[in-house]
Amino acid sequence: MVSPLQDTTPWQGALPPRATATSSAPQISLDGPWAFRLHPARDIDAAPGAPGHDTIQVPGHFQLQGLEPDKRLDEAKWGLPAYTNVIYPLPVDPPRVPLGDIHGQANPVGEYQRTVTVPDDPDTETTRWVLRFEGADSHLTVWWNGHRVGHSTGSRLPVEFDVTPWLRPGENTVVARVAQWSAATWIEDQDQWWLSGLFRSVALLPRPSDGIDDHRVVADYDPATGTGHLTVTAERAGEPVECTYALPELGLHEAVTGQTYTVQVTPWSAERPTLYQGVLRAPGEEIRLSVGFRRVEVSGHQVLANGEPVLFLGVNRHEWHPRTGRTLDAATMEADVRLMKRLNVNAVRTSHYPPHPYFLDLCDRYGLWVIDECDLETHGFELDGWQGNPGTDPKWADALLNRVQRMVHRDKNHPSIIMWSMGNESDTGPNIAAMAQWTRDNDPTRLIHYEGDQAAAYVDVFSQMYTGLPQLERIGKVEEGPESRQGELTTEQHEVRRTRPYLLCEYAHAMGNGPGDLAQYRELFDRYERLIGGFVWEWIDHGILRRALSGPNKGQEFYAYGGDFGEELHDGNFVIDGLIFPDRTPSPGALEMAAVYSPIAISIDPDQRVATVSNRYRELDTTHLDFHWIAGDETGARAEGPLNLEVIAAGDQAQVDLPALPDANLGEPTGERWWRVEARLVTDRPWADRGHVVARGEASISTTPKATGPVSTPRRTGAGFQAGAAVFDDRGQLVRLGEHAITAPRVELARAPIDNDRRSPVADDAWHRLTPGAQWHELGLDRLHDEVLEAQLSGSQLRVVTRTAPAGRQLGVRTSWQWTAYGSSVELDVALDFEGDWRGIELGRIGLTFALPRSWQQVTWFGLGPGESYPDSRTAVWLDRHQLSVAQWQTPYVRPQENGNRSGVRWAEVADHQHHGVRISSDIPFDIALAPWSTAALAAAEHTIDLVGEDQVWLHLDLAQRGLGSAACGPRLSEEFVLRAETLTEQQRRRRFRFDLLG
Ligand code: IPT
Repeated sequence: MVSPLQDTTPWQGALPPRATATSSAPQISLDGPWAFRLHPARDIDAAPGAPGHDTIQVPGHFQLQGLEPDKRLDEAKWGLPAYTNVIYPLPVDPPRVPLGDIHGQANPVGEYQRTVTVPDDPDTETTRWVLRFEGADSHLTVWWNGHRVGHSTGSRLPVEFDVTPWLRPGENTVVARVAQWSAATWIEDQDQWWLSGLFRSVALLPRPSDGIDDHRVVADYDPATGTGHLTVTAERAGEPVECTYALPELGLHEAVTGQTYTVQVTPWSAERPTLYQGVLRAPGEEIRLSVGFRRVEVSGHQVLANGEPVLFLGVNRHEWHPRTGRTLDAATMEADVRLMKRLNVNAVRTSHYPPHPYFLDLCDRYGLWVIDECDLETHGFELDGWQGNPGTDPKWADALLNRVQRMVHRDKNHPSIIMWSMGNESDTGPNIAAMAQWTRDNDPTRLIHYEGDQAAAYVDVFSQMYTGLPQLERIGKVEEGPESRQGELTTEQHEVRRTRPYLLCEYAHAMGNGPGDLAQYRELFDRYERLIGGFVWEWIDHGILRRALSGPNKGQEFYAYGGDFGEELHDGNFVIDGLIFPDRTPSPGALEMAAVYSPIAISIDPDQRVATVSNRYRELDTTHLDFHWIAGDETGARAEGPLNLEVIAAGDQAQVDLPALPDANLGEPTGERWWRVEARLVTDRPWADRGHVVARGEASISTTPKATGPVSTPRRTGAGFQAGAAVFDDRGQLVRLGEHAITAPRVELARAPIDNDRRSPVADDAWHRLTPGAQWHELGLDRLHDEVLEAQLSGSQLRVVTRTAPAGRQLGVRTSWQWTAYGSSVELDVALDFEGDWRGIELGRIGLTFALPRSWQQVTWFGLGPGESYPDSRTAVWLDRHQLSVAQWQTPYVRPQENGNRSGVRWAEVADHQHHGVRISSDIPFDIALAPWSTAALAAAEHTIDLVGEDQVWLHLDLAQRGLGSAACGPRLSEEFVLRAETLTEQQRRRRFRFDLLG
C-alpha cells in the first residue's frame, strides 16, 4: 500500500482556494499551545488517540521549539534543523520518502492536538465550519473529533477543510499530523533549512451561508486618460454572487459587483502606493477592500507600470527569524518592509514561495513591487541530469498546477504583485508551461516570470541569475547569442527571447563580506533600456541563534549554520548570504546597496562649487526631500546649511550653487576639506523619520601636503638604532615608538578569506582551479617567513631590506624599508618587489601589519567611513573625520572573515583613553584596519565565538586590497579588482607613511 506521504496527489478533502480577506465574519484563532508528540510516519493514518504529553506553540517549527539555544544537540526533543542547498538530504527515490522504522527518526511527524470550544448550539444549517491552516510543512493530515477530514501538501500555501459534518456542540478535538518528509519534499527543495510543523496560523472560521467566500478586484489604470476601471466580483460556494460595495473616496457608495466603473484615480505604484479603502457587503459578511489601480504591461524591451518603465531595485526575501525560523510575527514582517524602504529597495521577490499573507498587505501599504513566487523547487534533480524532474513527469502535473492556483487565488487582490513567478530552479517542462498558461488565463493583469524557462517561451521576461557584467552589457545591447543552459536555442526561439525585457531575478550574492560591484550593475541598468533591474541575493542571513556551551566565550550568543546540527549532508554557511545579519542589523553590503539604489544621485564639482542633483524616481518629484550642504575639514570643524533647490520632476536634474565656505569655522585653510550634500525626508514617513538621509553626494576640495620639519639623522644605539621616537633592534626592526612597544611591521599578502575568496576558482587549469583562499594556503601566503637581509644607516636614513616568502618556494617579496626622522616623527618609505614566478596568483592584499599595545582602543581617522569599504564597494562611505573603538571597528560576519577595511584614509590616530598613541598619515590615501585578533586567528574562526581578544591590537596598513565581488555564487571577481604581482601599480607597491607620537 502506498502511504499518503509517498503520493504525489496534492491534497484530498480540501475546499477550493480563495482570496485572503479581512472579514467581519467571526474567526476562532487556534494559535497558541497544542498538545504535542512525535508519531511514527509509517502509521500516518492511524486513528489518533490520547494527546501527547508535551506542549508546543502554534505557529512554529517543532525542531526549533524542541531545542533551546543553550541546550546540547542531544537534548533536542523533536528532531534537528538541517541545511542543504541543492542536494536532497534523503536517498532520491521520488515520490518515495523514508517512513522509518525507528520512532520519529527518519521522518519526524509532529502530532498536534487541542480542543476547540464552539457554542452549545452551533449553527450547522446556515454556517459552514471551516478549519484553515496558513502553512504546514510539509504534509498535513487532519482529524476532527476522530474523523479523518483530509490531507494536504504545499507547505507555504493555505488549505481549508469543511468540518461541519463532524462538529459537536461545545468541546471539539482537532488533531493535525505534520510530516517532515513527503512526496511534496521533492518539489520543495529550496535553498534553506529543512524545518517542519504548523509554522503559520491555524483558525476555525464559522462561514455564513450568506457571506462572500471569494472576491476579486480588477483595478486597471489608463495612463493616457488618468482614469481607473474597476471591476469587483464575488463568489459564494463557487458561484458568482451579486453584492454591493462602497469606495467613498471614489464616489462609489452602492457599486455592484460584476459591473465596471470608470473613476478618476491616482494609480498605485511602489513610489506612490495609493490605496482606496472600502467595503464589500453581503447580508452575512463584510470584506475590507483595499484597492490599488495600476496597469502592468510589456512594451518593447520594458516593463511598464502605469505607462512608466519600472526599474527593479530589488531584493530576494526568504522568511527568516533566528529563533523562530520561517515563523514570523507581524512586527518582524513590518520591520523588514520598513528597512527595505529605508535601504531604497523598491521591489521584492518572495524567494522561493508565497510569503505570509500579511507581508503582502505591508507591500501594498508601504509600496514595494512584488514578484510572488510559487512554492516550487526541484533543484536536487539537477545532480542526476534532471532525470525524472517533476516539471516534466505527468504524475506531478496536478501537484504543480494545484500550487500555482492556490497562490494566485490567495494573493490575487494585492496591487503590489506585478509578476507571478512559477517557482525556482526546477528546470523546464510541460507541467511548468501549464502552470504559466493557467495563470495567464486566470489573471491577465500581471506578468509571468520563471527563470527556468531559458527560452523565455511561456514567460514575459527573460530572467537569469548572476550574469557577469560583460554578458549583461551584451544583453543590454540585444547582442547576446542563442546559448542557454538548456542547450542552444533555435533561431525562432532566439528571436522570441530577444524581444523580452531582461531581469536579473538574482544577482550580487551577499554572502559574508560583500557583494561588490553593485555600482557597476546599476550603471548598466541605467544605460540599457532592456535591463529592467534585478534582485540582490538575498535579504537575510538564515543563522540560528545558539549559545556557546563551552570555551572562552561560554554563554555568548552566536549564529549557527549548516553542519552545526550534525547533519550528514549540508552546505555549511551558504545559508548565511544575506544583506542583513540574523538580528536584522544591516551589513555594510546593505548600506552599499542603499547608496547604489538611491532614487537621488548627487554629484559635486568642488571647483565650480556646484552640486548636480538627479531625480531618478519614475514618478515622484523632490517635494518630499530637503537638501542640505555640509562642509568640514580634518579638524572636525564643520559648517552646514540648507540648499535651496527648486522642485525636480521625476527623471530631471538640477544644479545648485554651494555657498562660499566660511574659513573661520573650518580650521586651517591649507588642509583638505570636503563638501557633502544630503537629501533628507522633509516629514515623517511610515518607514522612516523626518531627516532620514535618502541620498548623499560628496567631494573633496583640496590637498596641500603639510610641510615636513627638518630631518634629524638616525643614530646607532647600543642595542640597535633610533630615528626620532622610533627605536629599532640591531636588525633594524621597529621595537618601540617612544615608550610604547610596537612589533615591527610585516608584509601581508593574504587576507582571512571572505566567502567569495573561498568559493570561486581563479582559473580553469588544474593548479589554478584552487580558489584564491585555497591558493593562499597552498602556497603559504598565510604563513610567510621574514628574513632581514640588510640593516644600515645610510645618510639621513635607516635602510632595511627584508625578504618575505613562503616555505618551499622560490618566489618572494623583497621589501625595502627606509626610515627617516623629523624631530620625534618618523617616516617610512616602503617598496615591495616581487621576485620569482607569481603568474596566476591572485593576492589578497598588499599590506603591512603592526602589533600595537592593547590599550590603544580608540581610533580617529580622516578618510572614508564610517563603515567599511573595499575597492568595488565604496558608494556608501564618505570623507569625514570619523571615530570608532577597535571593538566597534569589527563587522561580526556570522562566519568570521576579512572585514573592517577603511579606505581613502589621509590620517588615522590610534590611541588609549589618555590619547597616548600614534598618528599615521600619508600623502596618498591608504587603507587601514584594526583588529583585536590576528589575520590567522580570524581565518581559523568558524563562528564569532571562536574569536578571542589577544594581547595586542593588530594594525593593518594596506597599499591595496582585493575587491569583494560576488564569486561565492556569481561570476569571478572583475579583473580590475584582482591583485596580481605582475600588474601592480607603483602606488600599490610603494608608499610613504609618517608616524607621529601622540600624547
Ligand atoms: C540560486 C538559487 O536560486 C537560490 O535559491 C540560492 O541557492 C542561490 O543560488 C545561492 O545562494 S541557484 C544557483 C545555482 C545559481
